[in-house]
Amino acid sequence: MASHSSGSDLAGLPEARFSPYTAVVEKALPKGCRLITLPVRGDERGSLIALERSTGVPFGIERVYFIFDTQTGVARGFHAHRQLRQLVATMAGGCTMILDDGERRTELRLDRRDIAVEIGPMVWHEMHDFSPDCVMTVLAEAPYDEADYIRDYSEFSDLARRG
Ligand code: T46
Repeated sequence: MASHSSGSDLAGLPEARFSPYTAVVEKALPKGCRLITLPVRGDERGSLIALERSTGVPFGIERVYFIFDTQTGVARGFHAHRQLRQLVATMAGGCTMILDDGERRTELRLDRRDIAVEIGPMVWHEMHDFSPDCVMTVLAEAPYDEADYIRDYSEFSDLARRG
């Protein structure tokens, strides 16, 4: 599968992880983003997804946070990170994610348990149209650091243009 992402190391990850859905949608994603298909383990009791490096998380996990109870009509995000890489998936409900590298802006409905999006550094992201039951799970490569956020789009755009 072609990857135009953040320099994440794909070596050693099983091919089966990347579904045709992933390959098609990924072509439209901005630089620094890619989709990762999460392995669902299921039996007659239900389903389980385990996230670790060996199951596709492309970085060491330093922090996990959850976004839920987002009120109807509320949008979140509206920032880029200078350094941080994150992996985002919705474990219930869904929302629409806008991803923008300064050149390409893509809208993606994130509503599958088995598909996560990796968001690399210098990707402006916004989340819209949360369903009331949406539970978003985010794995982050580093602890929370407000200094890593770029919250002004024109600053982001200037920095992105300069590379
Ligand atoms: C991102 C998107 C997907 C913390 O104290 N620790 C944390 O780890 C995080 C993520 C946030 N916070 C505090 C900071 C704010 O007072 O929680 C409050 C809400 O954070 P924020 O307004 O940044 O939330 P979102 O939904 O706009 O953005 C979040 C993440 O902050 C961001 O990194 O990529 O989700």
